[in-house]
Amino acid sequence: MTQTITNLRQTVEEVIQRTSILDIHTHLYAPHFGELMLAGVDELLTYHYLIAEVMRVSDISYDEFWGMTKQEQADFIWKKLFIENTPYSEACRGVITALSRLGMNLQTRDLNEYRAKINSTELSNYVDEVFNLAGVESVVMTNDPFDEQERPIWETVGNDDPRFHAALRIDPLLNSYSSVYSKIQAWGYAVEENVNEKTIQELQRFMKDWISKMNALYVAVSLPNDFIFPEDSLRSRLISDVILPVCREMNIPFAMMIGVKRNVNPQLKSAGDGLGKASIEAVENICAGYPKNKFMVTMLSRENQHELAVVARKFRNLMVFGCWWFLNNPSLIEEITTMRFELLGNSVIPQHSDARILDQLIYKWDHSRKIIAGVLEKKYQDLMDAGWEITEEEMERDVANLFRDNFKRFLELEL
Ligand code: FIX
Ligand code: ZN
Repeated sequence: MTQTITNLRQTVEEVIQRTSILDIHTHLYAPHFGELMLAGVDELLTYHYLIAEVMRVSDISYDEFWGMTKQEQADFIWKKLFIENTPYSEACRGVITALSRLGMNLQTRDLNEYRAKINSTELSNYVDEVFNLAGVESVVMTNDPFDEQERPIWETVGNDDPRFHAALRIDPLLNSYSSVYSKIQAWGYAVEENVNEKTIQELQRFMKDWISKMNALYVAVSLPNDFIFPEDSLRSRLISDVILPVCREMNIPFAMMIGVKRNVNPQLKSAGDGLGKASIEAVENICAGYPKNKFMVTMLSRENQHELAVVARKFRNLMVFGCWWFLNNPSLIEEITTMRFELLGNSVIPQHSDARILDQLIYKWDHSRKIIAGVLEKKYQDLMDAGWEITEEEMERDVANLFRDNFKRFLELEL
């Protein structure tokens, strides 16, 4: 037994600070993906979370807003949400945390000054600088073969940047097959709109080719709040006959992100999605029906969180992950993480960043780390009060599990 902990809070915080993270779901890209890789202050300020917020405090028309250049939109958002209002919403505070940790003088409130400083950094060094500030060792991208900008990069150079792993995202295939099957046909697969046996085989071949091409760590999809499984639908059939057999054969998880209501307000474009409570039976049925498959699941509605944790107690082929999107707020992260630790102990992946803009890694992880540290400290304190001394090595093991190793073990990657 090594030395006893004298200052619990400080030790937990230090362990959390020095443990590097494998961020299992982001929308970031390696620099060689060109324009797909977003970074810098104008991107930070025009994050879709902030677009939704700025519409609430101004009466600008949607057309006028979308007609502005990115820099004009950023200037507008800065003025409305940061100067004319106090930026304490989570998405606003995130920009402040990122700017501050990048060394900006926030007292000047001079956006042009921040813009000039951040834009002067060379991108490749900037990736390392941001990863370093965020304490992130690597991230998983969201990779869509149906995206016309992204696809050619996979067809030519691929990816060998060890800081960026791939995940094969298949929303178009599962959620709008009739609008993508002709593309798949054109890429050399004998698929038809009417999903017959030959089409199933060819879709399996398509999936395997893309998993290999990307070296994808998992296959992912976002699903609406009315997702049901199994059911008499094309999506259900594609999941059971294409996705699950392929994931099983390639021994990779199928990640389901459940509960999004797309386009609740289409005028807001990428900021216009909402959420709804989903049926937990879909998760129970798929985990029970396919015990040889691995599932990673996150749900968007707060109301689904408790039942999701209970399902994970029943099925070890289910890994619960993250506080997704509208749940990525301090009060909810604290509540959900506490509940998960109480029901599942150390066997969860408490958070992912969902960063779309490189610099967001800094604030998303800065904020989440603090909350996870607070929750862990409370759990350790309760144990110590009950007479169970914890060592720093045990804390290190726990935090490494939460931040990296549970994911790696679930995927059977080398630790
Ligand atoms: O579907 C997803 O992966 C979502 O996370 C995104 O589409 C969403 O727009 C987002 O950025 C949430 O954080
Ligand atoms: Zn996402």
